[in-house]
Amino acid sequence: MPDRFDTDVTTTCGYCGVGCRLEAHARDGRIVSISPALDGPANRGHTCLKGRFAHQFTRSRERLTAPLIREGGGFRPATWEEAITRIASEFGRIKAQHGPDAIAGLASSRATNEDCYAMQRLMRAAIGTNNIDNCSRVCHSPTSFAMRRAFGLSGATGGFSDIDFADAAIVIGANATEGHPVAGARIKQAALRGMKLVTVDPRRIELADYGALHLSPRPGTNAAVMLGLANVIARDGFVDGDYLAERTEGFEAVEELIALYPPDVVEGISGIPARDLEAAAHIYAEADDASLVWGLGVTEHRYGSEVVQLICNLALMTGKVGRPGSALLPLRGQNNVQGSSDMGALPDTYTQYRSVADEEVARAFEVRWGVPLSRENGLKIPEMFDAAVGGELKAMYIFGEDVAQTDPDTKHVVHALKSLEFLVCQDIFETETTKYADVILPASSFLEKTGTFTNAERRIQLVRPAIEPPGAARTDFDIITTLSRALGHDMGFETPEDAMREIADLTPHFAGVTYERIGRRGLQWPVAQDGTDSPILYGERFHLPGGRGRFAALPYKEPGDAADEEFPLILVTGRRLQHYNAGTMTRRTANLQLLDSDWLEIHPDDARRLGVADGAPVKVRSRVGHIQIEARLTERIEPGHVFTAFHFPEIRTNLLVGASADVNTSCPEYKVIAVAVQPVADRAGVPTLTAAAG
Ligand SMILES: Nc1nc2c(c(=O)[nH]1)N[C@H]1C(S)=C(S)[C@@H](COP(=O)(O)OP(=O)(O)OC[C@H]3O[C@@H](n4cnc5c(=O)[nH]c(N)nc54)[C@H](O)[C@@H]3O)O[C@H]1N2
Ligand SMILES: Nc1nc2c(c(=O)[nH]1)N[C@H]1C(S)=C(S)[C@@H](COP(=O)(O)OP(=O)(O)OC[C@H]3O[C@@H](n4cnc5c(=O)[nH]c(N)nc54)[C@H](O)[C@@H]3O)O[C@H]1N2
Ligand code: SF4
Ligand SMILES: [Mo]
Repeated sequence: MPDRFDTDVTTTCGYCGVGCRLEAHARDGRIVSISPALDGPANRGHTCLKGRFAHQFTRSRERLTAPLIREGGGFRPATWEEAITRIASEFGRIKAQHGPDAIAGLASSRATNEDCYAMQRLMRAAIGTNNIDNCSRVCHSPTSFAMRRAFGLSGATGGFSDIDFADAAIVIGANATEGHPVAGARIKQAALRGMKLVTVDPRRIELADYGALHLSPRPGTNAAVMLGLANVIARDGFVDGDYLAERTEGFEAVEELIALYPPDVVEGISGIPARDLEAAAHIYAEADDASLVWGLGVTEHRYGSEVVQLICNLALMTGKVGRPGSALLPLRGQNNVQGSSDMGALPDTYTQYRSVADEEVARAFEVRWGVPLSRENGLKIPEMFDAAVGGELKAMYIFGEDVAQTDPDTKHVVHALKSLEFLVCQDIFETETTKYADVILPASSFLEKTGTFTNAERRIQLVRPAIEPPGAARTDFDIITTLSRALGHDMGFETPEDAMREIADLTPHFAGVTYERIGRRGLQWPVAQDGTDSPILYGERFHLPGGRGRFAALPYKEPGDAADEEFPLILVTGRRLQHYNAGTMTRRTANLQLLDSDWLEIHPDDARRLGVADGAPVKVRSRVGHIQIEARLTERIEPGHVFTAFHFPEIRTNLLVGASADVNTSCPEYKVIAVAVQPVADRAGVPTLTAAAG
């Protein structure tokens, strides 16, 4: 092959929020291999099997390579001109007939900051609505809400290197060795070196095998566990009085509340033995530096945002925040879910979480964009679906999100998508969601575009193309800016870097961000005008009026769903190492040979009682739907609970998930679903899809 076809670029992984830096090697327009960047700040020469090997999807024959327009019962290929004209005229018609708020958009947390910034600008400036949201809604929106309340900013207080400095850590509802494998390995190594690790998870996750202590709560009882830990910390004299006085406010109410949660009471609620809870509190409180790490086992609950506030309480009581080793690290999920939210792809905020109702901020954007902007909050994702079913929402533009597979209550989502007059999907593959589209736009994966991702440490890192998009596919940035022009709003961006210049101009915390300064090390926001970034937040003051951290006195409340006679088991859903969310990418790589389906984890005692054999098909029923799936027996799960993932459309796990959601942010309660499990008598006679569709 001639040399000019060879490309080597350093880029950033497009799967999870760890943000591993990768060396991508391409030849003749195809990725031939990917290796870890030795100087990647988050990965330091490591990757997991997704970042390193799961790239074959880029040249899958199933990639979308031309715009598709619905015709008759199917789709036909179209030119870009036709597709863009069609979308502009339909959006124009709907806006004229029903107003701009009859249209809504979703930005992709898999795509770059620049893509997401352009997407929210398109919705706000070209369409004229704040109906824009992103996947954070169903993921860590409770974390964002709670950390803004407690500390001021929506992001981890430190970074992954805090794990190396910590003497102890509590990992709550995060299965890091599968969901964030490179961070998980770092936690494992720290534990092997002597960091005292406590895991809190209803399943005995792999990290539990490396820890000093594993606590196994009943799903949905985290609040009681956090209040119980605070009770022991106060009872045994570990409250840092100086820190409380100088840096915080609101402890009095918390002191009263936590008195109601002594370990024996918490044992009754959560099932965690009182002495284990006491031991965990001591491990955290006695450590010089200790970090708190959490995931969806905290957020995807009815009171997820309240539990995050209770986690923040622990750090405020003990003064364990704002220095190396004492960090609060929410393990943000998708590669750029931190960034898509930072960019204002949310219905209530512009960049840097500034309210759309803030006159000064809204004016600054109006001046820059040259159009009047709405001061009204837009719809959140679940509200969009309700409005579609209700007939008020007429069109959606869904960019890089497979809502028909991954959002809760699949039947309702499909009903909503079918109710729309006009649906545009922009993806790299046909998905469960594109089935309902009127126009499908073929876009580019992370290996085919330029821009930046922001990882779970608030670190902005560069993304560089190693290959061209296939066929007529275009970059997301190109598509969104072209469509905006067709709608009469020219953003004036030639390249994603132009968009970053605008972001920096309009966003104080991005003031000093340039591609040149990001370089190979990245920048952790806030980034001052002179380029100084912020690896650790809150060393001196919290980012709230008055500068003090805020306690929250929030009692434990029962989860939204509960087991009863008809639905006696609690289903928890989550992830597997080998596959990624909707699975559109990993199912088109050799990872499929490692794992080719979802399965149901069930405790042998429950299995025996129900007559379920290892490897046998079972029917799982919830209050809203049912599926068929293979059962596997494991003692890593407690009796009374079952677990599965949601990576395979053949299974359609989310047919089982109901409408219950976090009270403050509408993040779905994916982690507590009352179900009944029964063996399927005749394996051949009941095909999975028929069972699932009903
Ligand atoms: N391999 C892989 N990696 C991924 C993804 C993927 O799909 N596959 N997805 C990415 C995304 S989008 C995200 S958000 C992250 C998510 O990463 P994680 O936050 O680790 O996600 P989950 O596996 O869904 O849930 C974590 C754990 O919460 C536990 N849990 C459930 N209920 C409770 C509870 O009430 N209390 C406690 N303490 N724990 C509970 C579950 O048993 C589970 O082990 O992973 C990212 N990385
Ligand atoms: N039962 C259950 N359901 C869950 C969860 C759970 O724990 N349990 N977790 C929830 C969570 S935390 C999340 S984040 C969601 C994730 O749900 P989704 O966001 O729907 O899933 P993803 O697979 O991350 O990607 C979405 C789509 O983006 C496309 N895509 C990838 N890269 C690009 C790109 O660069 N450009 C474009 N245009 N498209 C791209 C993919 O092909 C895919 O169709 O799932 C949620 N669903
Ligand atoms: S740990 Fe996350 S960012 Fe790193 S290679 Fe794996 S999927 Fe990519
Ligand atoms: Mo997520």
